[in-house]
Amino acid sequence: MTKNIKACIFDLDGVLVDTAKYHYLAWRELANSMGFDFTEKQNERLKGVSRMASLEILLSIGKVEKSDAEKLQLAATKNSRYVSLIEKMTPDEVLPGVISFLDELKAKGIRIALGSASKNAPMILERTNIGHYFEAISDGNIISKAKPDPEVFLTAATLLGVEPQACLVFEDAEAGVEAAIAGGMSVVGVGDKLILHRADIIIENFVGQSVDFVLALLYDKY
Ligand code: B16
Ligand code: MG
Repeated sequence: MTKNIKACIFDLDGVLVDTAKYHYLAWRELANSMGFDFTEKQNERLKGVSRMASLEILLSIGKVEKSDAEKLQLAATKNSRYVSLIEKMTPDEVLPGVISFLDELKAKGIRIALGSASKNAPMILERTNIGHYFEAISDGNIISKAKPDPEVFLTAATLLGVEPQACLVFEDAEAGVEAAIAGGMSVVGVGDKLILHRADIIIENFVGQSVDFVLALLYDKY
């Protein structure tokens, strides 16, 4: 760890935008179509997890067995429903406080990258008009190991040319916090204190947060 953070790597779903609700809707419809229900609490287990790994969890919750070919079909069905929802996203759906935080990072010369498990990240960035903030994009289209493996964040650091110890990850999912720790990075948990207790520091959201305040909290820990 260092007291000189040079780059911030942001998770997408649940940190910059609230697409978790669209994932939930699409997975719940899929579960219902197979004859079982899927609760919001169970949905927590899917956050930050890849599409196929999410499907495996869903099938285990419903105690349903499917062949590999059927699984591919189910994942495709869920994704097309999800895409039909995110296609309609607008810049208004960027979570409160995020834009001013990104602007402040830019002004301070701190590098910005995306570290998301989602294969749909490019479309979400485009629809919400925040793509221009990101110097590097590490997402589900270029990585092969899902969080909690650190690949997604290490790839972002490599693309930026910044050493992992000088990177600060922002994550809303337990698997993502573990991935950042495994990558030797500092991590800010965004959201629930109980779920994200392994993060270095935790913020509820970006409302009223300043970069200086977050870095001061972090540096205080070392
Ligand atoms: P897709 P993140 C993750 O995004 C979501 O949290 C997770 O629920 C989803 O299954 C995963 O992306 C894959 O998404 O099906 O769009 O490729 O939180 O890492 O930005
Ligand atoms: Mg997330």
